[in-house]
Amino acid sequence: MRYSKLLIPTLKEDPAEAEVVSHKFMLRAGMIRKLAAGIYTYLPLGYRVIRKVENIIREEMDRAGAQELLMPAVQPATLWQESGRWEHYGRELLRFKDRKDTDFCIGPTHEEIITDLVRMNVRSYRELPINLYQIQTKFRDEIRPRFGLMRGREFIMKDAYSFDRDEAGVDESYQKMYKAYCRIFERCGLKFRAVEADTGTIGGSFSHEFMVMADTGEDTIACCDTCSYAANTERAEIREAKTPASPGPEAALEEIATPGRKSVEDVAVFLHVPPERLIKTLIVMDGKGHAAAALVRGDHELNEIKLKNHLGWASIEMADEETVRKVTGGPSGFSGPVGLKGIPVVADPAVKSISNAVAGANRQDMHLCNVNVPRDFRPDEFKDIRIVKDGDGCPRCSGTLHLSRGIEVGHVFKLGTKYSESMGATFLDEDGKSKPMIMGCYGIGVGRTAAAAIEQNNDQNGICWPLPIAPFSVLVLPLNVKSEEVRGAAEKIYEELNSSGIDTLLDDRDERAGFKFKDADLIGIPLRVVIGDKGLKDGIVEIKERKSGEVTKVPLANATESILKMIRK
Ligand code: 9G3
Repeated sequence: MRYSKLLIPTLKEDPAEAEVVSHKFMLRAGMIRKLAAGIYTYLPLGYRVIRKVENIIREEMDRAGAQELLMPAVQPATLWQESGRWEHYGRELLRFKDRKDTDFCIGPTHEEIITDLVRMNVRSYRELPINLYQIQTKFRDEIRPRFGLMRGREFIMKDAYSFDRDEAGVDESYQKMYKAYCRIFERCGLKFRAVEADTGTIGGSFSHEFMVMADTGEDTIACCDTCSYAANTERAEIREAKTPASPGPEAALEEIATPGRKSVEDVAVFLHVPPERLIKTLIVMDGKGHAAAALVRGDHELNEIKLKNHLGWASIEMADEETVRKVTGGPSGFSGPVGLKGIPVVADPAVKSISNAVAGANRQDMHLCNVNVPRDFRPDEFKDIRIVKDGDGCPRCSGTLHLSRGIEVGHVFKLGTKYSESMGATFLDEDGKSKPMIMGCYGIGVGRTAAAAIEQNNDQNGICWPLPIAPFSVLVLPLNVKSEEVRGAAEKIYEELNSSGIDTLLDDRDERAGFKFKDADLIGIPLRVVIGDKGLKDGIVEIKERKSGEVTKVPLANATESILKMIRK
């Protein structure tokens, strides 16, 4: 392709609305343009990257035995009513009526649609397992779309759905997808980790997220420095610390006035005790009238997802003032475990080893000192309900967990029978017995994968594309197109590369060298061949690697051969 013919509207300045590097460079490199909040046009350069990511995904999904199909973006409400999700989702689900006043939505995902398709077309155990996938545009009406393609409202997703006859089957399908995902992200040239993740509200029993390591990632993951354990902090477990052999003598319980001191920090300072001597008591509720008390050490944070899953609640939130007063007898900010009754009390194990703790007295402006377990209170149970911290013990080995940030580009779920039961996707086994199919679902954010690649491969001048997903592999850059010799050499190399099957961009514009170099750095083509009069006098051209900046001078005659060697290494 010739640069002068392509629509690549590069920008000199950082657009104000771009908060992360991938958003900034996708706009500046002329890859995307915003149409509306969270809705983007992929311009030619950007769409070439999207297509490369899609093709890698296709090859690996097909290799894993999945079959590609394409489902509609417009989905009838009736199927969402069958699965019970029509009422469950709020305004994130974009709904509308057609001319006959029938309810539809723009698909944010396709569990209902694929389950309907399979329940009508798959009947026997002989047809299982089956894995169907699509690469298709989704819509999720995020309240705050931002970061360009990283958190858009309309986005391209590869979503796959597997159907098996039993647990062993879905485990096999899950493993096949897990391995395919590892190959996909390796082939995209990304540094990634698969981490254990929460299954969220879609049900199912197990899931892994594929995280591209990047400081701008919105997710935090905990990785062990010794074994392969890695988990999203929403789910990461913690090895229980050994309680001190003989905690100090238990002093007598006493009430103490702490006027207006509610937060851990204020109470700790006021009473001259370190935060780890406090018991933080949080009253939570599920919005259906259930309440519970969660106890964590003063310097720890409650992990609401762990607690919600442990309590088996569908949702969880901090109790409102009225509920706090009802269940503790006192105002919020002064809640404590002593004397609590009528609600389940779940304590993080770290609470066990606090001797002579400080806790709320369940009375306005009052705290208790020298609270000891089990003398002064007994929680219903001890359970890991806190958010992991850097340096915590690994739950699988004697190693240490370290936190880092990641961008979720893929998510694989063991779904179970949530949809096959509610929608009657059953099969007949060898004995003619009807059973619900066991499902798995597997997603990859295509645009987000491209954006994550930029987050992980850039410098102050622009993008440094990994070769497999670069919009072009080679940029042929003649410095002075007015010179017949320079232009001739550039055309020759360009033709040779194209006929060798290398997607090559020729910057044939009549512009100053500096102008062309700025664009070349910005759009980030991995290899650049610079052809200038000076070089040609010595019979050489320069090959420059965008990522390393390394320059190799090669004789004009074997420039193409040298480039092919660098690309195919
Ligand atoms: C909705 C809306 C947003 C949603 C969902 C439904 C996320 C929803 C979870 C999934 C699970 C998997 C198949 C591919 C991989 C992910 N956001 N999820 O179900 F109605 Cl508005 O999408 N689906």
